[in-house]
Order: sequence, then structure tokens, then C-alpha cells
Amino acid sequence: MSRLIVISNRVSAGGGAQGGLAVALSAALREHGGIWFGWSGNETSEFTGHINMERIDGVTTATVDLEEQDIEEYYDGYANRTLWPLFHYRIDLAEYERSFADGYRRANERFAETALPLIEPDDLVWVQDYHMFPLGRELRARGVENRIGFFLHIPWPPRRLLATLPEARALTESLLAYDLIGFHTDEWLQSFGDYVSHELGGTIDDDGWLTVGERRLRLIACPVGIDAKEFAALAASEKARETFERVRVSAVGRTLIVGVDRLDYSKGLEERFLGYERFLTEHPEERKEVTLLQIAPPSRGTVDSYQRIRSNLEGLAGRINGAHAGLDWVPIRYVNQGYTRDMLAGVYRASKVGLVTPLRDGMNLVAKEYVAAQDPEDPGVLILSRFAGAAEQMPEALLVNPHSAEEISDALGRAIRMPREERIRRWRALMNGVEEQDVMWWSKRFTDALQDCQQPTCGTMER
Ligand code: GDG
Repeated sequence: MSRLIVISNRVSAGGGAQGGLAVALSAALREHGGIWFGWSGNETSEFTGHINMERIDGVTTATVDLEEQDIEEYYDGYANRTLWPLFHYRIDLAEYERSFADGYRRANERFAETALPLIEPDDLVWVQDYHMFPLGRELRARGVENRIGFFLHIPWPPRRLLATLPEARALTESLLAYDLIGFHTDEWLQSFGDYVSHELGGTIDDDGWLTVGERRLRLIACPVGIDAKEFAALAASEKARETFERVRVSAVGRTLIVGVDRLDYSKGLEERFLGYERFLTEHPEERKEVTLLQIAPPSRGTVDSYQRIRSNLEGLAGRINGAHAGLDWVPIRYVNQGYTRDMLAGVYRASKVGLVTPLRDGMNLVAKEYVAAQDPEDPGVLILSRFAGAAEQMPEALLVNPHSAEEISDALGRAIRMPREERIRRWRALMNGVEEQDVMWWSKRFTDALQDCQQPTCGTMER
């Protein structure tokens, strides 16, 4: 078995905020042996390429510090202000600045330069996500002939939206340096294929082989999952039980609806609040019988659009509560704070409805965690956006258009009244999927496919 080199913006061996994903990548690294390389999260006054090696829970990590300018232009700039909004279809929020594109290229060159000595001839190299699109090409330019795979954790936008990015073509071309590219869903894969065939003259066969000129590489849809076993164990933990009780008691017999999201405009929080408000107005009889608990830890607070969404949401929650609250009831409990994963498991289990309504999401792991945390005898109902990648795998959820307050309101009414047998039937089907296609399945499927990319079958182009 080949060693594995995982390269991602941040390295989170040993768990951390990424939860299941970090667990899966760490497990893959333990199995294959190898190194997890990325940015340390720290700033240095002058980039030296010095690597800090550590051993964390049986995984070797290698991290490098970046200069302030790199962090501003590559991370805050191109990754968070340009690519993230564009790839979530928000060209109204995307900022196109040459300095960001230059910083992004420079940071990727620096990553490639620094990672180079870590890579041995037979290693599999697995690059993660939109921070690192050009990394494969930078490694090739430095003579790396290994199998290199790339996985995109966010959607691939429609061709005509992507075309608004000045570097769209160069960025997409840089991806041809990989041997394998993974997306969460067929939809994102087809969207990529659409751009490549229209703009680069590529063709894709039924097995996902993409040919562009002399270059041949493989595309796969490989949906990420959660560590379902870990999550079930978390849900059974003392801390989860304690949180479950606390949350249940605080709801005083009302039906609890839960949302858990990073505070991000892609997650559809404003539309969700408006849908819930619609439900309160359309179903006066249900008023005071329900409470929405929205947990939304702030993220990317240095970016203006994140500050705006935060203040918009505060205003909206305040207005809805002001209009509908009574002496002993507030309709929305809006919490701007993160909780530990075992506490989250308890919150999910205490909630009869999981409300997951992103406007666009590569996958969405909260939907899967909500399912995994339920009581099999008395499970809650998942309401899920059609525009989350997870919807492809989770048709037994109540699927809604997150832009429609009416659909959210109708789904809430249906979820709250759903008979127990129907809840169990839907949950069982969802849970089977969550258990079978878990995060270990995902990482194995990707690394197996990459391992199978034997040269010269994959990638016969001159480099
Ligand atoms: C990107 C893609 C794709 C949230 N609040 C707390 C907390 N969380 C955890 C959740 C979940 C994770 O954060 C969020 O994962 P998502 O998948 O929902 O969304 P993104 O962060 O946008 O992730 C996404 C994912 O990558 C993987 O490929 O699914 O589409 O956008 O695990 O539980 N965790 C803790 N406290 C919180 O308050 N501990």
C-alpha cells in the first residue's frame, strides 16, 4: 500500500472543529502511513518554508507559517472573498481583485515548494479543497510524477457564473494536472464537465474519464459522510445525555426545532427564520407549541459579508421575537456560540425537527449528524434543502426549496404532525445511508480510485 500525503489549508489531526472529516483523514493516514501537510494557522514576518513536524495521535503532521500578506490575499482574499461566494453562486458577494489572485498563486507555489521534499516516489498525494486548486500543477512543475488526486468540498458553480471570474479558465486548466478529481455529487461533477467541454473542448465518457487534448484524467462523484459510529457513541455519552435533559427541560414540553450552522450566508439562515415566521403566522394553533433553537458559531469574522449576515440575523431574530414572543415564550433562541460535539449530539437528539436549509452546500454534514443522533424508537424528522449536496443521498428527508418561506412553513407543519411509524420508516432509510456511506467509506473509495490510476492509464499528457 502506498503512503499517503494529504495536503489541505489547515491540518486538524486529532479531531478539532472538522470532526468526522479530520477523523477520516487521520484514519486514512494511520492506515497508509504518510504525512498531513498544510498551513499552521500562524503568521510569520518572513516566509522561510520551515516545516514544523509533529506526531499527533499516530499521525505525522507538517505545517508551515505564512506571511501576513499571504494570509490576507490568499486566505481572507481569494479563498474566502472570491472563490467561496462564487462557488456558492453568490457573484453579488464575490470580490475580484488581482492582488488576491496573485497572493493565491504565490501561496500555492510556496506550499508546493515546501511540500516537495516530503513526497517520496510511490506516495499518493491527496489535495483538499478550493484553497489549493493549482497545487497539483505547481507540484508537476517541480517534477512530481506521483498520482495526485483532488477533492472539492464545495459545489462547482454553473459555467456562466464561473465565467465571471477573471481567472476561471486558468484555474480550471490547472486542475487538469491531477489524475483524479472528486466531487460530492453528480451535479457538481456535471457542472465541472459542462465548463470543461464548452471552454476547453474536453470530452467525458460514461466512466468519468475526461480527455482534454493529450490529457486524460478521471472524475468521480464521491459523497463525504460522517463517522456514524463515533457519532452514535457521542450521542450515548454522559455529556450528550446531560445536554439532552437540559435542552428538553428548557423547552417545557414544546416541540424543539434545531438548526446548527457556521454563521455563513450560504446556509440560508435568514430565509430559514422567515420560513419559520411564516409557520407561526399561518399556524396560530401551533404557536407556543414550538421553539426554534438556532446554533450559529461565527466564522470568518474579518470578512465584511460575514459581519453583515451576522447583524442582519440579529435584527431578524429580534424582530420576530419582538413580534411574536409572550411572557413565557420566545419563538427563536439564537445562539452565537459553538458547543462541543457531544453536546451537539444531545441537542440533535432532543430536537423533533432538524431544519437544514442551505441555499447551496457542497454536501452538509449537519443533516447526517442529526440523523445519526436520533432515538431509533422515536426519531425526529429531517427537513433538508434540495440545494444541499446531501439531498442526492437523502430523498427520505422532507426536501424543500430554501428560498420559499411557504415550503419551509409547510414542511414544518408536516414534520410536527408526522405519525411515529412514518418517522421511523423515513429515519431507518436515512440512517442506513448514513451508516453505509460513512466518512471511512468516502476516504477509502477516493484513495482506492487514486491508487488505481496507474500511469500511464491516467495522465498521459506531457507535463
Ligand atoms: C464544508 C462544505 C461539506 C457546527 N457548529 C458547531 C460544530 N459544527 C460542525 C458540524 C459539522 C461541521 O461543523 C459543519 O459541516 P458542514 O458540512 O455542515 O458545513 P461546512 O463547514 O460548510 O463544510 C460542506 C463539508 O465541507 C465536508 O466536505 O459537507 O458542504 O461547505 O460537523 O457539526 N461543531 C462543534 N460545535 C458547534 O457549535 N463542535
